[in-house]
Amino acid sequence: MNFDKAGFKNSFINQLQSMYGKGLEEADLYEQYMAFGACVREVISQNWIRTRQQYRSKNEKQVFYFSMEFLLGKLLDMYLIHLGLKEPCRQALAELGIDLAALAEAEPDAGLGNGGLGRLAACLLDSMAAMHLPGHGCGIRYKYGLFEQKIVDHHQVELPDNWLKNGYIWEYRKADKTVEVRFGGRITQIIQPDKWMFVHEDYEPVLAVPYDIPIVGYQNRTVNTLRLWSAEPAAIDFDLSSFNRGDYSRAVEYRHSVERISKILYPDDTHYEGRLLRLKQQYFFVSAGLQSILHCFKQRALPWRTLPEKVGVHINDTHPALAIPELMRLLIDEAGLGWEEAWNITVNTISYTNHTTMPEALEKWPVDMLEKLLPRIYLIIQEIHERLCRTVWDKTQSWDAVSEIAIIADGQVHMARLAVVGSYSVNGVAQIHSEILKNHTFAGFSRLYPYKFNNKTNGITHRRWLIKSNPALAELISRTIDSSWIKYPCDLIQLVNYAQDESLQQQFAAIKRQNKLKLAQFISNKYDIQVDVDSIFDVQVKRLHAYKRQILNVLHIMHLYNKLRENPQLDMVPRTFIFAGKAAPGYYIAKQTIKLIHVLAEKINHDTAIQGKLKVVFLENYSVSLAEMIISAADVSEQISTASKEASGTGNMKFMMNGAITIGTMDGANIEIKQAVGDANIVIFGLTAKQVFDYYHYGGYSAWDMYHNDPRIKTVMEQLVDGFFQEEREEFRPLYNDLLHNNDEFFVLKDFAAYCDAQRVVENKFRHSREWQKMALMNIAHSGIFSSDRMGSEYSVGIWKIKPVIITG
Ligand code: 26V
Repeated sequence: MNFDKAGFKNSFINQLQSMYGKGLEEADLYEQYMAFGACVREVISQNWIRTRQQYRSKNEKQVFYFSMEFLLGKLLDMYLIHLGLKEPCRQALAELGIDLAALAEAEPDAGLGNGGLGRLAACLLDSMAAMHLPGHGCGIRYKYGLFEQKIVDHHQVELPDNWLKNGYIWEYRKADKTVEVRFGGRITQIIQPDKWMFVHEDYEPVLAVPYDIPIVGYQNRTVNTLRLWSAEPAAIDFDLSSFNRGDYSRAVEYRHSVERISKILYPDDTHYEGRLLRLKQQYFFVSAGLQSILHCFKQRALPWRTLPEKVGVHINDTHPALAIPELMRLLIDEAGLGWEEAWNITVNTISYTNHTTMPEALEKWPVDMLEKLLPRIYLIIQEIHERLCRTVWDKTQSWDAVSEIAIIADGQVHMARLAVVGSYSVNGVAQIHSEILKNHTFAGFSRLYPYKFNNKTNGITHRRWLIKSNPALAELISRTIDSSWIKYPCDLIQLVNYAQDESLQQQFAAIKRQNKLKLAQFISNKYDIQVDVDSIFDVQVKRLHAYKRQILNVLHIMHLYNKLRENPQLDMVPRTFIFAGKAAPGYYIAKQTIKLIHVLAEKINHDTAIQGKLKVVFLENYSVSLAEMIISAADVSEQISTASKEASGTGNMKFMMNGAITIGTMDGANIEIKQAVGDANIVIFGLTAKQVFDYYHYGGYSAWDMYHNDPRIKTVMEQLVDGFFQEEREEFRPLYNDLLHNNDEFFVLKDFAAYCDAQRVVENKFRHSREWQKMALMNIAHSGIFSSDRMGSEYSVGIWKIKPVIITG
């Protein structure tokens, strides 16, 4: 792209004037950021318009990725990199005395997601645009994103994330594309000469107003769209002028009930949260999204049966599964199709990804709630359920087989079952996870529809997670193997040829050290903790959850500390254990774990007897931006979930791409990472999924046996409750009880010894610096297949059957 520096500086100054009526010297950093953003918007919008025009005229199939969460992070830097404008803009701003990095920092993180599922959606959109693929996002414009985490007296405190408070420069309100979504009311059936008609009356109307965010492709002209819906009250007939008290308060109540719909992201990614409001959120964005898609389709004057050839609707977990009955409703009630035809179209349009097998996260809605809130949708679900049960009964004559697949059972609607029946493709997010779905979670369905089930291993965008977050490493790689890997990340494999090269190893080590220094500086400024940059930076950053086993990491740190106290001269490589992650506000054990990490850190970091060999740091408010800084500085990546529990993980991929060595279990994508890098370049330990299943199935595990037979375990467990770390002895009793009295559901104590051994292996490898750098380079070299470009093309070819559309200038 041609860049006119003088013109750019001019338009920046003009934007400042017109937006804030201020000159350069008067404007604060945020205002400068907004004005700069407005200039970038202009560049983007030309290609955005072009992309829409050409998608329309070329008439190829487009995909819409429906997701309750999009964890975008900051966008300015990504836009500049993708437009090829980062360096010229940096220089132009520098000439005005402005530091681009500081401007970029001023942007709020768009934190519209809990964790892996939301970040995956963002990586996928990035890859689709990079690969010229016509794919868009559809979600909710939450006024408040995931809560901001503050640690007060070692406790997590949740504050609202008011990310929109100063305006968001990347969104475009498209008021003309507003649609209406209807809740509640009554359905009456009218018999027409040739069919039934359903009339919806006395419903509550809600306006869905779209805000579009451009998704810019990497150095191409593609600009796809992320459309986020915001709920606004409809102008309904409350008589405000009469000051009729009843009407007035009804109007206010109505307004509040509507605004609540897109007010806040639910902060729980592991427990099914059975709240009416959440159901409302789900239907709200699904209905709005489908209405706007069908509206565009209608303008093309094609027969309805061709919908699946032109439109794919992908549901990110079951949260948007109401897309199935809603599409049926639109096709039957609005377009006038019959059931069979509508069903054919629906099933061939929708595809579904499952992201968890944790039973407590599988959504089920009470029948009476659904029936009351969405009466027509419920009727349709009932019909789908009855037809499915009849089919299975006719095939099997077995009540067991029927009850295994029933959508409505025990007064609840099973959303995952609805999603499987109503879609043509069901995928898991790593090989092991997809196998578990087929053989356990959806065993009945995989007998019925074996052709639907497939695997799409997750990926991450190397543009954000390497080029943006670790530019020095990206440049080193390009200098070594040329820059083709940016377009074709699998070209990173060429690094294998240089992994033994001493000079490259040294340069890699120098960059890693620089990144560690930056993180150490941040830790020192923010927490006044001094960490040794030559120590091993051993990192576990992710949501807090029992199955992710932060507690295993903690018990090992306690054990190391005990060894050091016994023998301060112990010959060990100094370690800095770094944690970050949020706990769901109502998840007591997870919050206790955060507290325990802080208590431990307090004691260890102040103990001069251990000569700084051990440090523990918890970084508050984990976010995409914080992840970028931490991951590029990591030596060791902790991926230690109980085997079979982590569907895939994506952090594991980000770390390997930045040259950290994984210590992990045979779970999720760790298994595929091991296959890729080879046994010599990863440290694996612990129970396998099969062993875990066997224990659950046949019993035979005793946590107390572990306690009695391993003195290290006994010591650390007792330290949890004997006041060693904390004056309030009973504080950590619930953690203690979970591990011992509740028999340790996630096999923490069972895997403890193997984990300690694995950590010794890590330490010994780190002592041999050249070997370590080689391992790191081998990890980077093999990380290409974990790019979301690979994932995006697998979805496009294997599921959606969409083709690239090259946008011309
Ligand atoms: C569930 C719920 C339940 C109700 C409250 C809000 C909420 C929000 C999200 C979820 C689903 C959580 C599932 C999830 O995030 N799974 C993660 O998906 C990643 C991307 O596929 C994967 O790498 C992780 O292993 C998996 O835990």
